[in-house]
Amino acid sequence: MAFELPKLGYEYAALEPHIDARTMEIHHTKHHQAYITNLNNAIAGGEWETKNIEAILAGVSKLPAAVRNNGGGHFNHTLFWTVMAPNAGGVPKGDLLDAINRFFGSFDKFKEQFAAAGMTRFGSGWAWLVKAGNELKITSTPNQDNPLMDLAEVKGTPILGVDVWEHAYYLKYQNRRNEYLAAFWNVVNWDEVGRRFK
Ligand code: MN3
Repeated sequence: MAFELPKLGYEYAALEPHIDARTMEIHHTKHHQAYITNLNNAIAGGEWETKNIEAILAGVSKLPAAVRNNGGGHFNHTLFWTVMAPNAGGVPKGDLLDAINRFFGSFDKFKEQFAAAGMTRFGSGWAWLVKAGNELKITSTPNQDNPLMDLAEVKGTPILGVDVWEHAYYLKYQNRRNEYLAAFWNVVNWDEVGRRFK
């Protein structure tokens, strides 16, 4: 079963003005599609062709760089689309908010540390909120790596991620990654992050 581009749960313009429609359309139909096409080509005809994406990422150190880059790209973007939504943002609820307060001191301190992880990632990559056993951790990864990969420095289940590749923000924000990361909080779908936390 070849991997396929997932449909978004909202229109490309739905995250305006925080993330512009043109960026969303190119990001989804060109960038994400390219990762999927290249992943399918990289695993075609081999033993990994029938594995799910989590299994591929868990064994990625044994696989060619094309699988690491494009398999990561597929997983990361699939998560990214779902942890954003129109009319979202605000504050997480329930157990997730309790855990954020416990591990980071407060929601505001969490936001500072998460944004710092995105700002200090040199070049292209991602910032993550990760569930690792009973802990929450903030980390960042280069390129299309993620915390599900067996070679990740900080391993765990990513429950929130933000793409800090320039293609995610350059049309609207140019070099101002800090403004993009500040705007991101207005579109975070905390209901989905909470589901992933459970
Ligand atoms: Mn991207």
